Order: sequence, then structure tokens, then C-alpha cells
Amino acid sequence: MENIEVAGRLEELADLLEIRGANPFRIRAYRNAIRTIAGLTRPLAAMVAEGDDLTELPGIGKDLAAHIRELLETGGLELLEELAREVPRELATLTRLDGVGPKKAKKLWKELGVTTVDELLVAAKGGKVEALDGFGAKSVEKILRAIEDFRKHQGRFLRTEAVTLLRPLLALLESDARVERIAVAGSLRRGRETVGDIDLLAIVAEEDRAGVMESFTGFEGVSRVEMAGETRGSVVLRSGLPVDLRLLGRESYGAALHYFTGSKEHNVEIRRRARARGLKVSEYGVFRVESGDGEGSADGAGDRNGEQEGERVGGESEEEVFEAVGLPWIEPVLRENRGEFGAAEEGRLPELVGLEAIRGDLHMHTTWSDGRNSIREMAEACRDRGYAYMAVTDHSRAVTVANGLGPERLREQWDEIDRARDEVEGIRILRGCEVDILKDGTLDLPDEVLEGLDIVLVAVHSHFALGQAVMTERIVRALEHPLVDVLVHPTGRLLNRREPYPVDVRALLEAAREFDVAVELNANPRRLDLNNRHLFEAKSMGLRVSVATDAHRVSQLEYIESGLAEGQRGWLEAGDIVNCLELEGLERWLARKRG
Ligand code: DGT
Ligand code: CA
Ligand code: CA
Repeated sequence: MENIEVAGRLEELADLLEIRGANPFRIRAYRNAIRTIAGLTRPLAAMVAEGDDLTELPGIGKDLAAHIRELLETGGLELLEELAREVPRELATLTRLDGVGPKKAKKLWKELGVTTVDELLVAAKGGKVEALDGFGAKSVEKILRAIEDFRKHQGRFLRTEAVTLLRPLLALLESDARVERIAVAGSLRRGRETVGDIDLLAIVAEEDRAGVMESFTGFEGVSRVEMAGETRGSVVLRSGLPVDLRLLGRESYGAALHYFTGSKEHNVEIRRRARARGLKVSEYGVFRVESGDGEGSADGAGDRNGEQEGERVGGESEEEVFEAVGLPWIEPVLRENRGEFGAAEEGRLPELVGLEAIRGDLHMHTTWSDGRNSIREMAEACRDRGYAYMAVTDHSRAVTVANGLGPERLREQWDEIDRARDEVEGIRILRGCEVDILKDGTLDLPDEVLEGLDIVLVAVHSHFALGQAVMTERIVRALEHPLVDVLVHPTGRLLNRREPYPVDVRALLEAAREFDVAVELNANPRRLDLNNRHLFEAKSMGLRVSVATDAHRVSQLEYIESGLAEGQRGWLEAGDIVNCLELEGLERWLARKRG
């Protein structure tokens, strides 16, 4: 069992305990432990196997350590089963809807008998929820929106989650001597923020296929086998993640990899181009079309057998597929039919930005607001990553839930930054702040304080429901402020949790250009905000992008890699990114507003 599965199970436990009315301190302890587990870099399973004492982890006591061991050893939890006999398990899902929470979930269940999202929708639409004590028309509206969001995202996994959940199965197949080669295709290979299912391809000799299929469907992490044929198997893992496996021969590996990487829109264009050249591209290979049947099926998926297609002219490698239509190999992250064909033809495919080009991180939190590590710890971790600079950007005072800083505490923080500058060598530590954009578009700190900062980030953290026009105006007003450097998480989306607030992104980008403000690509895998489409637009407008982690603890500095994947999908190159500048260049850029 992976750490995120353990955390997920404990979360369910905490939800059910809370609904049942357990001691709030106990619940808080559980939630802290879940956060600890989510932030671990080592697998719990390995720690237990090596005899580590789990109670030495922050926030994990004897009880929780025992639960974790039980989960790892048995895959289940007796206490959870017991609770589920008293409190319907589905209620845990309800508590995660925006505007519900444990208390309301309990009320919905006790008074209306509602236990599922579907039942809640019926009750809300029928006016029953509004009539309950503690719910009003406003909260019902919010719940209805939350249900809509929930439905949209149901069944999609964050990419980083999927990568983790897939790892043990992938390791099993990789270590199988009968598997000559294995690859991940689909949306995961294209670097999408979320994935619906995993598409695996493996080269396996015909006589070994039944055996490999058996070991795939028999994997210990499989909860359900949907199908197990000769060349295709389909399972659902315990985490709910669906995985497809296709077994094939060497001759069609490249064609299959290309086909199952997609996107569908990209594939359609490839096949159109192939047809124009008297060729047919399918998942089985590239074939010369015999005169007369030039059209084939529109989709290519219906052709069961390559032999019927005419002479095979390629398919072993992806390069052969592209070559057949006269193009160079195109990076998977670009395969969305959003201009990659034209760019490839004209030799202007982007030189995608990689980790080695990143020189620093311009958005992170410390114990001064809602972060878990000190300034010094964050600085050391950034230096160890090889960064030349970093910015300490805790919240400003309006964000009270995050313990935001007012002028006084901010000045105290500068003293600590000065000390950290002395103590941690080899990295430039910038004084920054994530300044809240107030409801009217003014900033949460006075100018004389902003003038003392090296970098000013601005962001919206409240009043999400102002409507598009007012929200846009509000943010544009903030960008007009002469000391603002970066607009961070510009749309406020939280993948699978919250839709972006209504805002005219194009207008924001135009304002950012006019007032010389960079826009952030927030690298938190749940945010990825701006998204790839907006980044593409920002790039084409000549805007600068800051790819930043918004890390709240040292381990989250790794988020930079999620950010880079999204940036690549937005065609970003090092020249588009402020934090690819060397320290000197960055300082010059920061000086543009500070004389
Ligand atoms: P997902 O799983 O929703 O995150 O997205 P994908 O892109 O992984 O989609 P999936 O798993 O349905 O299919 C994998 C790839 O296979 C897809 O990107 C392109 C190819 N493919 C699947 N079905 C079709 C189809 O009906 N027509 C075409 N042209 N390609 C398809
Ligand atoms: Ca897929
Ligand atoms: Ca699939």
C-alpha cells in the first residue's frame, strides 16, 4: 500500500469519526498525521519493513502507528469496518463537497436520510435541504455547484497521484523477464494534469503473453479485473485507478505507442496526412494503401489485422510514424493538435524547458505564516537543489486562516531573513510577500512596506463569487499598482476540488503586459494555474512566467517538476520564464520597478 492510500484511508476514518461526534482533539491529531504522511518522501511500507519507529514521525502516536501497520499488513482497518457499520461510508465523500463538511453531512443523513451525492442532489433540488436548520438558499446554491464540480471530476486522478499509484505495478512488469519493453502511453505520457486511466504497452513474445497477462491481472494491488484477453487486459487497482495493458510484437511497437499516446485529435490529423500520401497509419503500423481502398475506416481503430492493409512500411518506432508523414518526431506533451504540425513542418517546434534551466523558486511559505519549515530550512533545501536564488513569500495579514503577516511581523521577518543570509551561503534569499488582493482590488499592505520588499506577489484568497466583470476589474486594479511583480495562481482553480473563479483571463494577461507584471504557473499539482492553454496565450503575448512551487514545506519544492510538465504543455521555453534568469538577470528584472 502506497503512502497516499494510507493517507486516504485515514482521512476516511477521520471523516467518519467526526460525523459520529468523536473528540475534536482526536480528529485534529488524525488530520495532522495525514498531512505528515502525505509529506513523507519514503514509503511507509519500507519504514515498517526496516523496523523504523513510526511514532517518531511528527504527529503520529501509538494509536495511529498501529493503524498504519494494520493497513500495510492487511490492506484494511478493523476500526474503519466497525465505524462503517454505524455511519454510512459514503458520507465521507459528502464531507468533501465544498459547503458540506462533517456536521452538515451528519445532519443531512440523520434528518433526510441522505448518504450519497446523488441523493443530496435530489434533496437539494426538491427544497428539502433549504428547509433544514443551518442551511439556507445560499448554502444550497453552493452545494449544487460543488456537486456539479464533483461530477465533472469524478474518476480523474491527479497525474502525480497516478504516477505513485502505478509505480508498484509498473515495477512488477518491468522486472518480468518475458517483457522485452514496457511503456506508459495515454494522457500520462502527454503530461496532462489529470488522467482518466493508464495505458500500458508491452512487447512480449506470443508464447509468453498468457503468462504475462496472468501476472498483470493477478497483481496484489488489483481489486477488479475488467477483462483479460490475449493481447489486452484491463484492471482497476485498489485505489480506483483503471489500468489497460496491451501486449504486442516489436514490429508494431512504435505505431501502438504513437496511437495510444494520442491525443485523439493529434491522431486524427496524423491519419489525414497519411491518407493524403497514400498511406494508412493505425495502431498496428504504417501501410501502403492498395489502390481502391484509400479511405479505410475513418478512425483506424476498426482494423483488426495489419496484414489486410497492404505493404507494411513502418511501425517499429514512433519516428517511423512521423517520418511516414514527412515530419520530425514530436514531443508527447505537444500532441494535442494545437499547432504542433505546422510548427514541425516549419522547423519551429519549441525547445521545451527542463529542470536544469530553473535557477530559483519565487513563491514559498515558512513557519511565519502557514508553512512547516523555517526560512533557514527552506533556504538550505533550495541551495541543495542548486538554485541561485529563492523568495520567502509568506501570506499578508488579510489571510488570517494562514496566519498572514502585517507590517510589524513582516519587518521582524526581515531580520530573520538577514540572519539566514549570513547562515546559508551560496543562495540569494529575497524578501517577498504573497500580498492579498482585497475585495476592492487594493493591496493588503501599505506602500512603504511594499517598498522594503525585493519581490511582490499578489493573489486573490477570498470573495470568489463576485462575478466575472467585478473579479476581473478587481485583479486588474491590483496589477496597476506600481510595485507588483507577479500575479500568482491567477484563476484560483483547485483540480478536482474547485473550479476557477469566473474571470476574464485574456483581460488579465493584457493588463499584465501593460503593467509589466509576470504571471505565475503555480506548480502545485493540484493547482497548475495558469493552465497550459493560458500559458500558451501568455507566451504568444510576450509575457513572462514565474514557474513557482508555492511550497509550504521542504518536500514540496519538488512540485517544480509538475509545473514544468504543465509549462511544456504550454510550449514554454527557458526564455519565457523569469526564474530561468541567472541571479544577475533576475535582479535586473526586479529593479525595473524599483529604480
Ligand atoms: P484519459 O485516459 O481520459 O486521461 O485520456 P487518454 O488520452 O489517455 O485517452 P484514452 O485512455 O481513452 O486513450 C488513449 C489514447 O488512445 C488516446 O489518447 C488516443 C487513442 N484513442 C483512444 N480511442 C481513440 C479513438 O476512438 N480514436 C482515436 N483516433 N484515437 C483513440
Ligand atoms: Ca488514458
Ligand atoms: Ca485507456
